[in-house]
Amino acid sequence: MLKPATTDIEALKILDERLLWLSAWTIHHANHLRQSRDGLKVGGHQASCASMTSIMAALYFHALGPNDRVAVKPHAGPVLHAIHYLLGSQDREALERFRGLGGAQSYPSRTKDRIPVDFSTGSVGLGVAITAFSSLVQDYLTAHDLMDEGDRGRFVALLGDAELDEGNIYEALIEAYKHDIRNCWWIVDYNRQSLDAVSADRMFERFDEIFRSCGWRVVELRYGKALKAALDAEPRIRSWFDSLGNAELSALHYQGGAAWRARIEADLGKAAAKFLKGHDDSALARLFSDLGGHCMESLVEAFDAARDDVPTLFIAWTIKGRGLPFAGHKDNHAGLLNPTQMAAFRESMGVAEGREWEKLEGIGDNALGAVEGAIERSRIARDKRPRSFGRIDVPAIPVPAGEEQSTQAAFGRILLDLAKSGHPLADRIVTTSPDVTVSTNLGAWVNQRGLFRRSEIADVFAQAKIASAQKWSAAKSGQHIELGIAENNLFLMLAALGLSGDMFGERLVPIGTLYDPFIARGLDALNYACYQDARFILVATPSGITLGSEGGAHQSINPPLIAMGQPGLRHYEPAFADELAVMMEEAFRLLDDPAGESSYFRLSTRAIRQLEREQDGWREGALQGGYWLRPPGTGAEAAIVAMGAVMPEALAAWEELKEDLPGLGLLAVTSPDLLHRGWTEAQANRWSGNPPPHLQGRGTSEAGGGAREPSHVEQLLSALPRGGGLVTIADAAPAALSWLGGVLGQRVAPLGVERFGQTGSLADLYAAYRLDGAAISEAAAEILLPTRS
Ligand SMILES: Cc1ncc(C[n+]2csc(CCOP(=O)(O)OP(=O)(O)O)c2C)c(N)n1
Ligand SMILES: [Mg+2]
Repeated sequence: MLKPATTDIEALKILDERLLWLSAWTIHHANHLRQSRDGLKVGGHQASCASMTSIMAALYFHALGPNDRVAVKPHAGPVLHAIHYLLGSQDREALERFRGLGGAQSYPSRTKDRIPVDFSTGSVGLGVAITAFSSLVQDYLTAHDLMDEGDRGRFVALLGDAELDEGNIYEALIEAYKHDIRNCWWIVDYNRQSLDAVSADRMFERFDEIFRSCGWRVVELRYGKALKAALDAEPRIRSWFDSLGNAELSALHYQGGAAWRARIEADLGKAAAKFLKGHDDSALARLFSDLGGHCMESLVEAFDAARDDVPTLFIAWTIKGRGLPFAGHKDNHAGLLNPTQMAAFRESMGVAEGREWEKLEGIGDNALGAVEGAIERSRIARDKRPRSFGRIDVPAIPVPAGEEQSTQAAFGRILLDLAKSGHPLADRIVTTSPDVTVSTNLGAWVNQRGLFRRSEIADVFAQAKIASAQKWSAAKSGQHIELGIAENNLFLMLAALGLSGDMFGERLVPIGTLYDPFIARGLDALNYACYQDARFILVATPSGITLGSEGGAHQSINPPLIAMGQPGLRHYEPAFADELAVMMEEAFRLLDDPAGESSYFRLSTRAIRQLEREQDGWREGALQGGYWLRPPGTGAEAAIVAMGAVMPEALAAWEELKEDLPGLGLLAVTSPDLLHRGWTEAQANRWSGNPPPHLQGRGTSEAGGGAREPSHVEQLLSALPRGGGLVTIADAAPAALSWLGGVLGQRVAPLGVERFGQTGSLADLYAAYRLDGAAISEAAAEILLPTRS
C-alpha cells in the first residue's frame, strides 16, 4: 500500500473536522431548530460523536474497502450519517429529521436507515460481538464455496471504552478464539468516560492482556505524533503525564491550557520550567489533546500496518467531546452545545449562517480538491445491498413415523431425513447449539453433516474405535457450529448466520437449539437478532414442567409470553409430530420470504400418542395458531383450549366430560402469538385503511371504520356463544392463553404453571400444578356453574 501523501492526510484531517461539525449540527438542529411537537428533549450525543470523528474519517475515507463491514458505536450514529451525507448516499432531509419519524435513526439501523448500515447497534456490546460471528460466517461461506475468497472483507467494531464492561464481549472473545476467527478489528474509542462519569483507572492495563491471551494483536494508540515527540524529548513530562488518572486527565482537558500549566508547575516545579516556557497555554492544550485516536497520521499508519487477517484490538486514546466546549467534562455524555456555543463553532469552521448544511462550506480553495478527492476515493459501499430472498426451494417435509413420539424427537428425525435426502435445502442448513447439540436431538443431523471448522479436527474416540453413537469430527465441509455454553453467543451466531443473505448475498438456513428456560439468558441478543431482521429457526427444547425429573431449574414457564412480546419471531408450540412437520416447512419458507420472519419452536421430550387424522383441514389452522381438534357441537357452551405437551390430558378430559357437557369442544392452540397478532391486526386494519382483501377497492366508508374480516381466533371462538366458557391449559404461564376470553367476551378458567417447577414424575407434577384431567374437570365446573344457576 502506498504511503498516503501529506495532502491526503491534510484532507483526512479536514474531513475529521467536517464530521465533527456535521454530527454536532445534525444533533443541534434536531434539538434547537426543528419545531418540537411534544416539548420533549430530542437528544443525541455530540460528545460521543466528537471522540470518534478522527477514527471514522481515517476508516471511511482511507482504510476501509468495499467488502468491509462496520458496527458503529450506537451514539456515534450521526457521524455515520454525516459520512454518507458527504458521500451522497444520505440526504439533507433525513438529517433534518434526525430522531424524528422517518428521519435518520438515533442509533444506526440496518432496517430503518436509508444508508447502508452493516450492523444495527444500540444495546452496547452486542454490535461489537456480532462482528466476530459474522467473520465466522464469512469463513463458513468461503469454506462451502458459497463465496469467493477475493470477496472477503474485514469486520470492524467501533466501540466505546465503557462497552468493554459488557460481559457478552468476553463470551464472544472466547468463542472467537476457539473458532480461530480472523479479519476482525475492534477499535476502542478510549475516551475513558462512560455515561455517568469517568471510567475506573484500574481496568485499562488488563484489557490488552485479556485480548492477547485470546490470540489478538493489540495496538495501543496513546500519543499522537506531536505529543509523542514532545514526551520523548521530556522524559519527566512523560512520566508525569502517564501518571495522571482518568479523571484528572479529563478534568484538565476540560479546563484547558492554563490548568495544564498550573498543574505541571505544582507537580514538577522548576524541572518543567524549560518545557513550559516553550509552550503558551493554547500550545499546551493543543499538545496534550494530541492523543493517538485524534492523530490522523497515527491512525492511518496503524490501520495500514494491520492489513493481514490477524484479529486486532486498537485502543485509541481520545477525548470525549474533543473540539467542543464540554470536552473532557464528566457530565458531557448527553450534553448539547447551546445556540451561542454552536454559533461560535460554526464561525470557527468558516461556515456562513444559513449554509450549515452545505457539505464542504468554508473549506479553502487550496484544500478543496484534496478533500473532494478523498471523498471520491472512499471505497465503501454507497448503496444498501439488496436483500436476498426467494432462492430456497422448500420441499414437503414428511411426518416422522411412529405411533408415539415427542416433538423433540420428531424434530431430530425431520433434520435427519433432510440430511439424508440430499435436498438443496439441507445444504443451506447450518445448525448451532451452545453445548446442547446431543440433548436437543441434533445429534443425528451432526452425524450426517459433521461439525464445521476451518481446520480439520479428528474424532479421537472414533479413531480409537471406542463405541459411540455420536460422531464428533470437524472439517470445512461441516454444517454444525458447536458453541460453548453461552446463550448470548447462540443468538449472536444466529443473528450473523441469519443476515448472511443480506450481508453476503447467500442466504443460509440457520437452526439453533437450546433449552427453553435459557432463552432468557440470551434475550437481549435474541431481540438484537430480530431487530436486524436476521432470519433463523430457534428450537427450544425441552420445555415446561413436562421435563419432570430434571426439576425446576430446567423447567421453563414464561417463554410463550416472551415470544408473544417479541417482534420478528413467531412462536409455534406443536403437540404432534405432523403439526411440527407442517410448521417447519412454513418456517423454512418464512425465512426466505421478504415479508417473513424467524420462528421459535417450543418442543417437549414427552412422547405422546399421535393422532390418526381423517382429513387435512387442520393444517391451515395449525399454521395460523390453532384449530378445532374436537369441534364444538350445536348448543355447546364450553371448550377446552390446550397447547403442546399437555394435549393428552386435554383429550382424556374431553372424552370424560363430553357426556356431561354436550357439544364440548377441544381447541388445539399451536401459537398464542399468532392468534393474538391476528386479532389485534384485524382490529387495527379496520381503522388504519388496510381493508381486508374482500373489501379492497370499495372505498373507505365500508373498508375503514365499518365491517372487518374477523381474525382467525375470532372465527374459531365464534363456534361458542358469547358468555360461553373456556378452560385453557398449557405447560406454561397461564397468561399465554387466558387472554382468549377477551376476544369475544367468553369466560375463562386458566390452567398453567405459575410457581417454580420441581422434580417429580409427570403424574405427580401434573397433579401438583393442576395440569391434569381432574383440574380440567374442576375448572369446567367452575366456569359453567354460574351460567346455569
Ligand atoms: C446494554 C445497554 N446498557 C445501557 C445503555 C445506555 N448507554 C448508552 S451509551 C452508555 C455509555 C457508553 O460509554 P462508552 O461506551 O464509553 O461510549 P462513549 O459515549 O464514551 O464514547 C450507556 C450506559 C445502552 N445503550 N445499552
Ligand atoms: Mg467512553
